[in-house]
Amino acid sequence: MPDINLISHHLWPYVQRAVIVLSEKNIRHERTYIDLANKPDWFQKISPLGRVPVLQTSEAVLFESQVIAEYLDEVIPASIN
Ligand SMILES: N[C@@H](CCC(=O)N[C@@H](CS)C(=O)NCC(=O)O)C(=O)O
Repeated sequence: MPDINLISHHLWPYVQRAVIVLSEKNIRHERTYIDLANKPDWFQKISPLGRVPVLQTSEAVLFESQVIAEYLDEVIPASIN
C-alpha cells in the first residue's frame, strides 16, 4: 500500500470528506496540518489551487476532496488493523 499523507486543516469540511473515507476504511495515514493564512512554500508548489485537502501518496498528489474520496474508496484497500 502506498504511504499516504493528507495535508489538512483542523476546521474545514472539505478536509473532513477525505478524513471520513480514511477513517471508515481504517486506512493508515499521516496528516500534515498547515496554516492557511501562511501557506508554506512546499505546499504552494504541490497544490495548484492552494487549497486543502491535498493527498500525497508515493504514486500521486491529488487535490479536490471529491477526487480524493473517490481515489481512496476505489484504489486503496481497507486496512484490517
Ligand atoms: N473544491 C475544493 C474546495 C477546497 C477548499 O475550499 N478548501 C479550503 C478549506 S475547506 C481552503 O483550502 N481554503 C484556503 C484558500 O482558498 O486559500 C475541494 O472540494 O477540495
